[in-house]
Amino acid sequence: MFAGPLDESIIMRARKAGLLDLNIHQLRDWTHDRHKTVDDRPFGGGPGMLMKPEPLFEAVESLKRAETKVILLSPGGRKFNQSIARELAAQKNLLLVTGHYEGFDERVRTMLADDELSIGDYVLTNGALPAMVVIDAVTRLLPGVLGDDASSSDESFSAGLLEYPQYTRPAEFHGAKVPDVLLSGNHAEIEKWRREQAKARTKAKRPDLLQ
Ligand code: 4H7
Repeated sequence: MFAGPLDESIIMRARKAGLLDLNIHQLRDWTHDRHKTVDDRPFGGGPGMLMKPEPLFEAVESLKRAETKVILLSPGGRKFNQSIARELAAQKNLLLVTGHYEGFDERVRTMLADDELSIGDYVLTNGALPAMVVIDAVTRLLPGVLGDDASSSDESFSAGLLEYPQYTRPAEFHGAKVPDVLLSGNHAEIEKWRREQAKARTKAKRPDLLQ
């Protein structure tokens, strides 16, 4: 699953430039039985299987370096956002653990993980897509990965507002005109309009961001 997204565009460029060192590991490599078993039935009964702790503990212990933050991806984690992305971008090493089956043995959470993250309130088949979302958001924040233009454009979201409306040519399309102010050449007015639009849009669509 990881091959496509992580071998594309900005992330691949960061890897090739040596700004990001990314490794994918197979949990089954830390099993010892013939069937490479990584799951088992829950004590107390109930549907589905859990990730058994032994391969996870062995994998994490062998992959962990001196400064490694171990992060579980699960729907029960704290909600991932841009500020957590900045937190993670400042870490030396991250070890992202993608849950499968019905989840982890609780001891993985209490004894192995440093943090548990969710990318949003919905259920996914496993933690692979959430891990890739985290990798993408964090990689963009690593020094040297983005040009100056893109880096500063990300700051509008960090500033806590949604993007203002943007237009490119043509100046009229299917009867809809680009607002006059954007064609005026008056940079102070343009700046003011954009700030007002961003605020109004945030108030309408994401009032939670203004709290
Ligand atoms: C840990 C525990 C993350 C990981 C349970 C992971 C959503 C997110 C998973 C589960 C994830 C998120 C197993 C619970 C599959 C649901 C159908 C993997 N889902 N799952 N069950 N929002 N799933 O970040």
